[in-house]
Amino acid sequence: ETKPEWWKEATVYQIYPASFKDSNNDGWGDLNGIKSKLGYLKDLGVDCIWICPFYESPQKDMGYDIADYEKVWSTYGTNKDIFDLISEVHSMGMKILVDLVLCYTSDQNKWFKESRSSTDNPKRDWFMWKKPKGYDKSGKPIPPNNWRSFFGGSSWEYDKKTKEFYFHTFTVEQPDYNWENAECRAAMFENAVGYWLRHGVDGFRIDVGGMYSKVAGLPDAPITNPKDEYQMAGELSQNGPRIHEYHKLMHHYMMSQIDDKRDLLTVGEIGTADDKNQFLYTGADRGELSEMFNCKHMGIGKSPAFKYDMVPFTLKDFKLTLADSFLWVNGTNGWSTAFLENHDQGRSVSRFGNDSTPESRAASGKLLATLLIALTGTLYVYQGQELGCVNCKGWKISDFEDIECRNNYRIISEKYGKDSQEVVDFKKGVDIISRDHSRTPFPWSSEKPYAGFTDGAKPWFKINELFKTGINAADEIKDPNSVLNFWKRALKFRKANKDILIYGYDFEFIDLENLKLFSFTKKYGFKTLFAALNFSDDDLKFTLPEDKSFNFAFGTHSLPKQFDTVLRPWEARLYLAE
Ligand code: TEU
Repeated sequence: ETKPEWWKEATVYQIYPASFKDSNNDGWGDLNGIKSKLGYLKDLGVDCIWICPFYESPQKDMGYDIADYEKVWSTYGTNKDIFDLISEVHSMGMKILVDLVLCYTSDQNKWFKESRSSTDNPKRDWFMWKKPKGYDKSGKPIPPNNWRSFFGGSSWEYDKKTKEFYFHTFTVEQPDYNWENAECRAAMFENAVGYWLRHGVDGFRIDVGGMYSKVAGLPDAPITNPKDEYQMAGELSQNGPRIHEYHKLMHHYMMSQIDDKRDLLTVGEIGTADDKNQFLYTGADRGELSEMFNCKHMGIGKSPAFKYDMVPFTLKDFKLTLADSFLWVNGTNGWSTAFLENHDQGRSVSRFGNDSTPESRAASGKLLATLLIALTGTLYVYQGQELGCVNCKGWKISDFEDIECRNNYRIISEKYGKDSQEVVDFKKGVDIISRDHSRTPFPWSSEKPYAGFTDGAKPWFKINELFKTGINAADEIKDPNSVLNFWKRALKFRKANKDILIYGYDFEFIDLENLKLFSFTKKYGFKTLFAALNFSDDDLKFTLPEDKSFNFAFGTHSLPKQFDTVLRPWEARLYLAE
């Protein structure tokens, strides 16, 4: 049997460089700060780290607007610092992924500056330029279509100098590349991919990996939000006609840059994709990606029309959307990921657990950890998730700094008024799902004022004051019952039972309709796993399957008495039968 790929069994820890650890006391996290904490990560049981963009950038979208792929942003350090970090990670037996952002670039990238300089510039076609659809009565140019930027407003920006629009899926400062242009692709690969492979990275997290190929002709999008002048493109800009061809080209380039020994991990942030497409992206013989993030479960509770309009959801919605990421793997040679947090989401304990008391916060943090380690797919943990970090509480709208929040707030308050119901509803959504909840400086200790994140200048962003209540690494390291120490035990248990937990198949929900109990079985050879998780504040009865003799194997609470089939609030139990 061939040796399995390292990345299928790895636990990958995602680091947001701005907020992880400040080593030079300028109020910003940095690469040397990350290096100083590798021991903490190794001790947690991390096999691989993924660092969000640390490249030269005007920081309009926290570094996803990259101006130079081959240069470290000076606030994060120098190129020597990242090379030292890569070798230190390797010397500690861990691996490192960097973020690969090639759907768009920064408007300060020299290529875009050339492209916008004239309609006949050789790089004009490297970006998506289009003539206006026409002009309105006042002579104002009309965008080529009605697509909405993820950050609000039109996806088209008019360039007065050359009298054409350019396309941007996200901020105005992030012009999308034209992947149809082969010269552009070659330059992107050489600079953003080749450079980092030559400097020893073990792979890439591939940003917005489903949107390189847009539907031909760029037709108007259907009206999904009648209250908005512009409409999300949805499937018109996602999983497009040439997307698999483009990933094959990029994968082929990567393979040409390394010797066969290194087994790269490429994880695509695809957003949403049906079962067929998830296989097409990740099938072992497809030559595209190793695995992908399917973000369907990240979308529950958010209205399809506008993500900040909250809608009710049930545990059944959570079960089914989460399973959308891994049920399809069964019987294929594709692969997937298991995750509940990242830098674009609110904290999972606040969204799917109960953060209203210290006890329910810790219990639900452990329950979500138990769920994740029992799932098929590569496991991703986001910084602070291991501590049971929760959303920021009682913040005013002006405390939020995320461009997505600020743009949408400006548009809504200008349209409806600062005291309108629309603004009240928007703020309700911000308090639950804002990306900022995951971007506050990491709480290393209970030390005031900045939780050990920095000893110097005021941090670039507000601290989540709950670090004073014990939600910080130093206090949790000392407490055997902390969420952190539970995660350590949980990752050890996953490693010790990786056959059934990671490679297990025939996943079956038990009592799917139960809106408090998340229960399932999965198999591996003669082994069967039975999981029972209580997603509620009440004691909850469950039934052990009778067809096998299950033994308690792992859980969030103390060893249950034989035949004890009542789960306490937020209690999770895993049983094994041979
Ligand atoms: O996110 C792309 C993306 O589609 C989702 O994560 C989400 O729609 C986005 O966060 C807006 O809500 C990637 C990065 O993860 C994100 O941080 C960047 O802001 C985004 O691309 C654009 O650069």
